[in-house]
Amino acid sequence: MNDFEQLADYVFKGNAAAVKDLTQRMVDGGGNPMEIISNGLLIGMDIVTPKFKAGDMYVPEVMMSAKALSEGMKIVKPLLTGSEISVTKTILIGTVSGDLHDIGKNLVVMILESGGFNVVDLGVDVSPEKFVAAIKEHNAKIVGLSALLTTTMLNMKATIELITEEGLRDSVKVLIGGAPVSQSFADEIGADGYCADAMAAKEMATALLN
Ligand code: B1M
Repeated sequence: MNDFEQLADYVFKGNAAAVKDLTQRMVDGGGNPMEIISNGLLIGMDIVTPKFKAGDMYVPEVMMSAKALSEGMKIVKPLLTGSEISVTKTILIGTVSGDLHDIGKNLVVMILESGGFNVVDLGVDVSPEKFVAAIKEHNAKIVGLSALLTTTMLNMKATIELITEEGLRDSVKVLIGGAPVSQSFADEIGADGYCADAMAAKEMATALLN
C-alpha cells in the first residue's frame, strides 16, 4: 500500500490518530495538500458511502470515518491556496432560530466536508437575518437548514421567506433536514430539497452543484 492508499484505509477504518499522524508526515514530506485530500482522505470516505447505503456500515462507524477524515482535513485545509477552494462549492448550514440541537447538523457538516465541499457552519439558533447575511457574505450556492423541534421547523419557512424578500432566492438552493421535517413539508415551504440524512444531503448537494 502506498501512503495515499494507507490514508484512505485509515479513514475508512475510522482511525483518527493514524490519519492525523500520516497526513502530517505526508505534509512534512512535501506532499501536495490537494492530492492528499483527493487521492487519500476523500477516497477513504468514498469507500464508506456505498457500504453505508448497502447496510454494511452503521451511523457510528460513518461518524468515526468522518471524524478521522476531519482530523486530516484540519492539517491540509489551511495549506490550500484560495483558488483551490472552490467558491461554487460553498455550503452554509445552521440550526434555525430557537433550536439548539446540533448533533445531526454536525454529522451533516462532516459528511459534506468529506464530499469536498467548503462548509460554513453558522451554528445553532440561527436567525433568518443571520442566514441572509451569511449568504451574501459567502456567495453561497446552497444553504442547509436543520430543525429538530416541531415548533422551530416553522422558522425554516420564515428563513426562506426572508431569503426571497432579499431577492436571493434564485441564486441559492435551500435544503432542509431534521427529524420532524419531511418531503411534503419541504414542498409546503418552498425548499428545494429534503434530506433524510447526512448522506442524502451530500448526494443532493453534489447533484445541485455539479
Ligand atoms: Co431534544 N428533543 N430537546 N435535546 N432531543 C428531541 C428532538 C425530541 C424529539 C425528544 C422527545 O421528546 N422525544 C423533542 C422534540 C419534540 C417535538 O418537537 N415534537 C425534544 C425536545 C422537546 C427538547 C427540549 C424542548 C426539551 C426541554 O428542554 N424540555 C429541548 C429544546 C432545546 C432547544 O433546542 N431550544 C431539548 C434539548 C435537547 C438537548 C440539549 C438535551 C439535546 C441536544 C444536544 C445537541 O444537539 N447538542 C437533545 C437531544 C439529544 C434530543 C434527541 C434525544 C436526539 C436528537 C439527535 O441528536 N438525534 C431527540 C430525540 C430523538 O430524535 N430521538 C430530541 C441524532 C441525529 C444524528 O439525528 O438530528 O435527526 P438528527 O439528524 C439527522 C437527520 O435528521 C438529518 O441528518 C442527520 C444525520 O443523519 N439532518 C439534516 C438533520 N439536520 C439536517 C440538515 C440538513 C440535512 C440533513 O441540511 C441540509
